[in-house]
Amino acid sequence: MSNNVQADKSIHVNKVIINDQFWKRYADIVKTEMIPYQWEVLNDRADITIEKERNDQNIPSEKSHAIENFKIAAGLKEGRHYGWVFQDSDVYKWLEAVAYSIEQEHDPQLIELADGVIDLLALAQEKDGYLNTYFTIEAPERRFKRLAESHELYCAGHYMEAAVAYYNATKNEKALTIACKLADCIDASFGNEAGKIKGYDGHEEIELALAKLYELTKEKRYLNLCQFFLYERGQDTSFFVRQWQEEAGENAVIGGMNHLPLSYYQAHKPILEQESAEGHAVRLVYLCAGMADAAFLSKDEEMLQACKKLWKSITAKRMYITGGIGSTVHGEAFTSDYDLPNDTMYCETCASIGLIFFAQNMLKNEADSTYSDTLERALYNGVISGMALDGKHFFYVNPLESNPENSLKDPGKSHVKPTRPAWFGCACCPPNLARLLASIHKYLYSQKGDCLYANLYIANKAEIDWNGKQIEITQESNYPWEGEAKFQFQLEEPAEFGFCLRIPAWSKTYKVTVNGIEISDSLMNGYMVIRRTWETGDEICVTLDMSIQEWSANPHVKADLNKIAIQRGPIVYCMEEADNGKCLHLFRLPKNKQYHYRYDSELFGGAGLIDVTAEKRVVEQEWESQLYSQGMAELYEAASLTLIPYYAWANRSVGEMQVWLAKE
Ligand code: FUB
Ligand code: ZN
Repeated sequence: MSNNVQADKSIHVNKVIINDQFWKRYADIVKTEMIPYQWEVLNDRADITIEKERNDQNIPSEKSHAIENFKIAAGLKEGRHYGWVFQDSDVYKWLEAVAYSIEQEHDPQLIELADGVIDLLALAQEKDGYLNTYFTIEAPERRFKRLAESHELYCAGHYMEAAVAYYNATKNEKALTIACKLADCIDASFGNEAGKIKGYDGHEEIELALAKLYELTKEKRYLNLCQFFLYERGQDTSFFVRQWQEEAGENAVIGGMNHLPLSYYQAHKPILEQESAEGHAVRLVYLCAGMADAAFLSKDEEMLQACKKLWKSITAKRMYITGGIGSTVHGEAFTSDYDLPNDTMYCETCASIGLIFFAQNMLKNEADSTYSDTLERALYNGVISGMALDGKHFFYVNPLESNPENSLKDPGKSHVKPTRPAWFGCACCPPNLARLLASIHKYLYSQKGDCLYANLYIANKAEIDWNGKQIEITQESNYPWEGEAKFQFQLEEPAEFGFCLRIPAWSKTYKVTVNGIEISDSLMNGYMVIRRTWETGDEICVTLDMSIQEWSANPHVKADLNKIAIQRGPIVYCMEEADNGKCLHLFRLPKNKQYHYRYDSELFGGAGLIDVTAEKRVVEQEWESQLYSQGMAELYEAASLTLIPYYAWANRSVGEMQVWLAKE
């Protein structure tokens, strides 16, 4: 990355406060609805029906029991562990969401509640630092003996992430001490040294968490351990099998996982040799997020190249237009290049969130809008579609096409829910959404040398440190509905640095002015690099192309051949039965269609809608009595369609939905 970086000057983003119309609504929902609601659920006090994420009788869905598990492990209550072996992570993600929310708006009551959770975790933590309610309660002798299934390091990683966030927000030492003790316990148990386990968790997460813990504490052992887990993965392909054999006769911690291929765990080959995104999608992107951060922290060029290969495999061949990933329910996994079915896919909310983590950590390595463009695509589409507008109902799976009757009657589509449930037996997604939405302020800017990168257009006030001097940048915008954004500078003293504006790839034209004068500074990897000596009162305005755009998929994507998707700005649109009636598949867009965009301030809390002239296939009477016919004329009648933002679907009534539209 050249960009005229001046090595002796540095820029650092201290604080970003969101005041954006679109995102402040989400921040408020997180604070007033999600956090209190999820707390009730985790304590089994919410009057809700917990749904199984797919038809599978083994999914535990009577209750969450997550807080109760900690009380039992802490010796405060008697009882058995209930729920998935990784149930602890629901609490950790909730705690992380609390931390980010407090960072935006101080809340003593919430801090008191969260401090209480930390006290409970301290009690549940074993003397040597081990922390996991399932193994402490049910099987202490099986600690680290079944890593393919156990999620012990996955849960530990989620706690470390929460602790780092909570410490940053509150300076709560106890939270951090628990994390360090836990990391020390893991460090004492894993590694290349004799007597240690030369292996890794079946579900990546510890890697990215250790990188964060290292960044905060500067304890080199944590970075070394992170690198150990990354580099050990896939080296000894018999590791999981050996552990299973050594425990022969014991019950599985999660049944059936020993039948999965090693690629499900990204353990089929060493990470530097992995050319394509394989296996369980969340696992893969969490792995990649860890790799990208480790590459950045240890200046590991080989690791960075491996990240790039996987990034390309995902975004050029295996990602939905919504930023969803995972083409099949079987193993919640990637399949093969261009295999992107719209109605059986997985597109787990957590997977799109993980893709955002990956993109964010790649941006630390190099400022390239391929990362921020994809981050934005996932964020505005496949991530926020995971939550209903009330903040209390969630999609685990985010289809691009839904037919409620098919979902009900086809066991192969039981995972494709037509409405968002209140909670899931496997509740990974709802608290993951809570922490992501609460942390939007972390994604707006990134820095490299003395360049500040504006990655997302979201109204905010940012406090920046430039060589010890304070800079305040105010961004105003009504994105994603309008394409203008204005940045205003306030500086302690004039400062020379590069201010780099992302010009999204979808914006075919754009205009940038500095203090009212249009500029045409060059684009570097999708960013307009504006290097000036900035002074108080300087103002940058950017205008992006908000025209309605038709997107096609690569012709190898069979599911989307001869179809188009409609996008305006970062928002992907869909048609829904609520506006257009049943049989959405009968519509097509003619060549001479006309689009009309309108902003509806009421619907979905305010959203841009698109009306388009269309045609609808006439289904003649004759078809009522026959399934096939020869030579029946194909007649279309004029129709019109209303398209809504994809993220907002399934917020009104149960009905059909479709992203990709047939064209004439
Ligand atoms: O295994 C833990 C989490 O549960 C995964 O990340 C999700 O895909 C779900 O399977
Ligand atoms: Zn999930």
